[in-house]
Amino acid sequence: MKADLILKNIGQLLTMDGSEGVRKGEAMKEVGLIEDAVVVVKDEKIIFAGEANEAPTVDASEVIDCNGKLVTPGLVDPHTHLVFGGSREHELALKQQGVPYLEILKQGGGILSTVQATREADEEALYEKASFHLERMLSYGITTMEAKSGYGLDADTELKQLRVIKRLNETKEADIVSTYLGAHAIPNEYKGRSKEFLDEMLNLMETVKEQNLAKFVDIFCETGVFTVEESREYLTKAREMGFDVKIHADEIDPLGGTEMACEVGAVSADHLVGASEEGIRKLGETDTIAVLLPGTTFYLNKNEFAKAREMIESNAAVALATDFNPGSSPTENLQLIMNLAALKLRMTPEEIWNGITVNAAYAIGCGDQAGKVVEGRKADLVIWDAPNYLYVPYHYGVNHVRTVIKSGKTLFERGERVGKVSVS
Ligand code: IZC
Ligand code: ZN
Repeated sequence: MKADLILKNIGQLLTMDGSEGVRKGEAMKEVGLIEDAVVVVKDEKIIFAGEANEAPTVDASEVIDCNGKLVTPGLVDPHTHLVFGGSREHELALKQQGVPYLEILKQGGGILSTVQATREADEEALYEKASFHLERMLSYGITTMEAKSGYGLDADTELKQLRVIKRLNETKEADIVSTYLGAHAIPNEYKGRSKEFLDEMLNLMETVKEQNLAKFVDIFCETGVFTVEESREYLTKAREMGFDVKIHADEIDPLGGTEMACEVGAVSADHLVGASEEGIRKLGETDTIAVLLPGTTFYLNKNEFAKAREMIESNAAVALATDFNPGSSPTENLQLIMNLAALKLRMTPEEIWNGITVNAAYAIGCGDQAGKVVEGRKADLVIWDAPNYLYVPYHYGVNHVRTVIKSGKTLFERGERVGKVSVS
């Protein structure tokens, strides 16, 4: 038999194989480790992943020697604000002076400053800018991700952002799942009229559905933005319209968004820094995935991180994400998030790998497609300049990726693009 690609001499292969479905509590220990392994790829898919001495005898057009290093699934980033205009470096000085994130927003900065820049940018400029960041994410090993709108807060700009996400998904190698976040903040023209604004965003939701521009609907449930009750009503209507839902919950103030997310059957509840005991208990009892974003807590300069240990011990499913955005988490580096998860969330390496593969994939509705190196799946693989899987959450602040492979095709070698970027 003839294959397309063989990865040989793999010191450690993290297949992430193990129990089916999203991994909760104890199941987050499973990483499907195989030592001295081989992976065989044909027609963009994995046809063998296992011990070298059990590998089929095949010829392949390309053989990569992994030099005894680590190979894992392509990483999955389940929470990003990838498409935006402008940047917010001018707010760093305000942060240093101790002006809180929500105060900057209240004064018309923060999200609203990005809204203005995104409204002003044309579609092509947004596409180019997002492509730049997306390339960097790919070079750091992220082959599947979520991307949100939410910097338009009006029909034209929200649709513009969602079209850019669609075009990125079609023209770039990464798989990108789209989320409509029209309810991200209250724009100046609706100040004090949150109900009318949410009605407007609900109307727009119908267009988003008709044009098939998003799989998920999300809302920012936070002091000065949307209340728990407004969020509950909005997400319930989104579900009735056929969307899956997510929520930015308990990021800064503990309002009770975590409980509400579990009650409305959200696929994920994200942030959860201020989740209550009741919220954590409910995460354990339901299938709502806790997507934790420790990079944001770090960048907001806070000392209290999400209670990952309590969540895992109460049988919750935990995933991790960059929250890549121009304000509260300007980084494309999911490996740095792994380091923060180890140190600040006290997650074990096994839990962390589940958080950026299997559980991250389930958090964006592609648990049966991404996050594992098993027969029949897309060949999304990362070869690491790391001797074992403990090494990546340990050695921090750099890109450990040697080779990024998406659907069997090598895209990056030590940060450099291989071949041409496919743009149609
Ligand atoms: O642009 O500040 N938290 N939304 C909710 C964000 C952070 C993104 C931003
Ligand atoms: Zn976010």
